[in-house]
Amino acid sequence: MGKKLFTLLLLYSFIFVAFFALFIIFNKGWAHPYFIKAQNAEIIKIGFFSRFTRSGQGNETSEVQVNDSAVEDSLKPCPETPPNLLGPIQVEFETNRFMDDVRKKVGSFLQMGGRYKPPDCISKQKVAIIIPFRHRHEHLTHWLYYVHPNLIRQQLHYGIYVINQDGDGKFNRAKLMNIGYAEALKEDDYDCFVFSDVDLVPLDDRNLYRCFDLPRHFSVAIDKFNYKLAAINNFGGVTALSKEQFLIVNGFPNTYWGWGGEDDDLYNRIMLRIKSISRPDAVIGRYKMIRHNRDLNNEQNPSNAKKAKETGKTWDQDGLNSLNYTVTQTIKDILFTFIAVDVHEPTE
Ligand code: UDH
Ligand code: MN
Repeated sequence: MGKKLFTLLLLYSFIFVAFFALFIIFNKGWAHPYFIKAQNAEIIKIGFFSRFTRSGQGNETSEVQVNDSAVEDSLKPCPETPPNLLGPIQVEFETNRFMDDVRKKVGSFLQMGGRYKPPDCISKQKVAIIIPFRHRHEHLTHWLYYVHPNLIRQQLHYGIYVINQDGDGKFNRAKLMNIGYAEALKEDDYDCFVFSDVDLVPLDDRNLYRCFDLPRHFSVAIDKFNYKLAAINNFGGVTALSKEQFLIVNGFPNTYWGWGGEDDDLYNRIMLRIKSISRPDAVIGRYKMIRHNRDLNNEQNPSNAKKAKETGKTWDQDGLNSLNYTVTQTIKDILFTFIAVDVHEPTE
């Protein structure tokens, strides 16, 4: 009898100790590097989804809270070369995509406003991605579908800002870029600004959307131009400037209404003040452009090309230091921050 009781007691105490041990492990578990590693594995998986399937499912592991300050303190800087890149990416725009598809695919990795930071390392730069926008919802859907997973694999700490020009006046791409810069900085202390057309999707995730020692031209090999750089002084499409670089050149000009010239003006500013730019090679810098017709109220403006010959005389009066506009609406989507603006088109 005594022996039986003793065995039973031993069994109970063993079960108790086992449960206690499990309890300890689970309580500490979320902060343990193993779980962070596991989350990282999910990121590799969405890389996979973006490559081969139309719409992956959001994954619960990304809900894990890793921005706990104790964990953050113990994180190391992200490696110079992100470890999970895929290289060339399959991209097609034939599939009819919806924002909800994209929200399902990447939404669970993001924070409101299209914000992301890697869970397992500290990015050196905080990058604001600025998209000038009006009536291009279909393009924006494709762009978000392909670019978010790239940026996540690049271990970027970033936010997406879609700057929408209100009304039907002449489109002003460059001014929208300046507004994006100013508005993003009201939200966070960004170090780097990527300026991207909504219809340009990178074909290689080694094209890192961050800032370099020199202003960066990313979109060097676009399918529409047979993957060739149109001109050596081309600085259109997708570019990046650090906060310091952007301030030195006084940002973009604000006075280029309609299509053309504003990218040349920025290039001239850079040549005047910084002297040089950098680019990826023609393999890594490949892009697919979503085909479209010329938009209404963005017709080529011949006076823009003339203006761009005078950058030397205008750059220090026309730019960030003369920027004026009115924000009319801000929408926080999980995939992006949408800022609608009145760009104060002059009435002549
Ligand atoms: N954009 C808009 N809405 C507009 C106009 C421009 O969102 O109404 C933005 C968008 O991000 C776009 C960027 O500004 O990617 C540049 O404008 P664009 O795409 O019109 O410029 P691009 O040089 O085209 O690509 C010029 C017209 C080409 C017509 C070709 C006909 N075959
Ligand atoms: Mn275009």
